[in-house]
Amino acid sequence: MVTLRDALLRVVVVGVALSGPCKLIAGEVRITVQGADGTAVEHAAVVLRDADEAWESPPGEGEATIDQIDRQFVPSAISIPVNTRVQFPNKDDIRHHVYSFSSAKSFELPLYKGMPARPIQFPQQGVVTIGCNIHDWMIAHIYVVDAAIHGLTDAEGSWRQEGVPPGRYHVEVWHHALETEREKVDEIRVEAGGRVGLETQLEFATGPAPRRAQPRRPTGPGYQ
Ligand SMILES: [Cu+2]
Repeated sequence: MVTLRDALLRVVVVGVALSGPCKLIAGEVRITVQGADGTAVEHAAVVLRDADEAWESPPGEGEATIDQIDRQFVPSAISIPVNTRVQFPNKDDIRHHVYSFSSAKSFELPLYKGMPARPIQFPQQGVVTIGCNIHDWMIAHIYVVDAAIHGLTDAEGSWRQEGVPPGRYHVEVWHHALETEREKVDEIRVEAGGRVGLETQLEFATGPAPRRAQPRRPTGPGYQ
């Protein structure tokens, strides 16, 4: 019986290499996330937390957007710094009712078309699940992060970031389907001009890694 903790500790440092005489001042980090069955995990959030707190996270007061297009949230996942404001424009010709009951942010945008009056601000870190009260299959996830460096894995379960300032970082991988929401995976050291690669496996209580980042909407008559 492999516990989640054991699975997370099966982290393989696949390469830490200095690239010759370095002219670059920053490094590159590549993280690959798989389920315990080896499938790629799309839309896992990867967070690099400065282990020495040598520099501060940006205030994160920018804006982001999740559209509603053809009765889907587009994109279906984003990672944002704490305090970012997110707009939820409805680009369909029917009304949507966007809401979240997540502890990191609870809100409701009652039935509307077009642009809501105000963006929603996300002041607390955590995973926020967004739904539509009318269309059950519409789901999106917002990873609210209080660290400067973060992003989402692609369809191959891979995330790559250039321009990472040299230093020590705690690596966290977040996924909405994990029981613990986020896990510290490892600590890495980024050298000037260096490259760090990590592969990590997550064990989901539901079994295999979720194959699709977003459920498909039903088709056919009767679905509006
Ligand atoms: Cu809807």
